Amino acid sequence: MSPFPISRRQFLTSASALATVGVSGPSLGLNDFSFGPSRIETPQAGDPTAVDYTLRIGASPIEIAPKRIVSAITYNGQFPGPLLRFKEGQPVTVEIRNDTDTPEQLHWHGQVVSTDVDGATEEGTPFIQAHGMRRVVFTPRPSGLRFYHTHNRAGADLHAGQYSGQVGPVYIQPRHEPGSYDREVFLVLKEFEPFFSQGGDMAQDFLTPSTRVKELETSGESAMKGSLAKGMPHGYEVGYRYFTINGRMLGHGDPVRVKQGERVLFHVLNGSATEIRSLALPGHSFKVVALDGNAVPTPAEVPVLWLGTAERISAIVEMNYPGVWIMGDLEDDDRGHGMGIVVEYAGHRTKPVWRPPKPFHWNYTRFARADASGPSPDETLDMIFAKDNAAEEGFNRWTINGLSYPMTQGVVPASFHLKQGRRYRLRMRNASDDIHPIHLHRHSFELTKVAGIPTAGVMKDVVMVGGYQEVEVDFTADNPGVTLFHCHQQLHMDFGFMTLFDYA
Ligand SMILES: [Cu+2]
Repeated sequence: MSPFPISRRQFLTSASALATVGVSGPSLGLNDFSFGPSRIETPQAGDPTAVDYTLRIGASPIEIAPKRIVSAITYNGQFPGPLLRFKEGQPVTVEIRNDTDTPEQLHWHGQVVSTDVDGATEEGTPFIQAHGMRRVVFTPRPSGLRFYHTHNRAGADLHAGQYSGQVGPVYIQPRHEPGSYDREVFLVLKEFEPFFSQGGDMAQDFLTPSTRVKELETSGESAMKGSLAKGMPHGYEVGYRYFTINGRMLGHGDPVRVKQGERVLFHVLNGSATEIRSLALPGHSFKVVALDGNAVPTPAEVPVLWLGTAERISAIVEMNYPGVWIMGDLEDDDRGHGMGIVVEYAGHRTKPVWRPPKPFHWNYTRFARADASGPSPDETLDMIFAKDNAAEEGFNRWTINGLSYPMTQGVVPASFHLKQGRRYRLRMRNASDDIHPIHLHRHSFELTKVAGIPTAGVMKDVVMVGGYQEVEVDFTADNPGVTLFHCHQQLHMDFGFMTLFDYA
């Protein structure tokens, strides 16, 4: 039992109460602009009943396996942070208490909120001061799997930012749940005890289409040769000692207990600071119904899930292959150090079995609308991502169109200017050999081209852009205010890979 029980008030249920917050009928919420503004609220003394949830940021031990205890900054003394269940269209009040000595930011990842609630210093959200408190009020949207996490810069401090335990899931109940299932299971994937290394071994070949752009490759490879000629080695990467699902190493947490014939809806969140993760369950397939919480136009069955940092997948598994199985990462070393969870059928008590799936490539367009043509954008914004090897005190420095975001977490003038109501296309060109999970705050975007293939209908807030590849996404400028755009890989965002949009 957590030492800080969650308080929760009854949600309003009457039709008239709903009408006052502007609920406009069934929808995924993506195009629904009739909600009230989000805001910071000054609490009135003696008014604890107005708070739906309390989150306390503080240092606490986490037992990831028997007698294996890591110390971390967590929410409410637990990892992952408590699952916050919101209802689409019903305003919530969350009280955030910072019990640490460091100013904090709590970011509502994937939600359409205002800049003072969003939780990003770069957008102007005030810090929650050390030993301070903040109440935020907002109307949760869009529906589906979201999450909350710290947005502090870590830089070279592997105890800070998302390297620690500040990750928790959010589920915004849609007015109409897509698909039918018997049970929901939330899985948060997270590594602990990070260390610096040089030269990573991140899988690079799982994305398809795999088409690389010659021009980007030439530019990236010549930059690489140039920096090596200057005697610059490769920049630092981060590795981890321990790997967990829901804060437990493989074999040391409760198994997912299932019955034959059950349909289990898994909500999977990659809560890693830096890693791309995969997940497979021997003998079973995943029917992907939502990406980053948004229902996909074409649900499809796949043998393996791949998730970039901060990506989420909701997928239904039909339990039709009895036994005791390891649901785990494809990487043997990571699974061997804990990245997995046991799935146990009722009446089966054998040793859990892992079996690697056949090679499988991850393709976002598999879940897209059959007809790939969407509306044309009003404007296209070009972006080129590049790497200066080991240029920042041994760390790779990242640029967007030649500019690095200052490494002070300060507020700088926006590089891109939006007009409200217009549809923008971001043409992202990756002149580096790394995969970047790219995130846009406070808006959802639609994938419109992946490595040269036109597509439509897949709504996301993070997308992996492959090495030397191009990805295009469209979004509507529908949430005025300064908006942060960044790579979600902590080392990349902390060393320049961020930029700001504002509204003219
Ligand atoms: Cu990146």
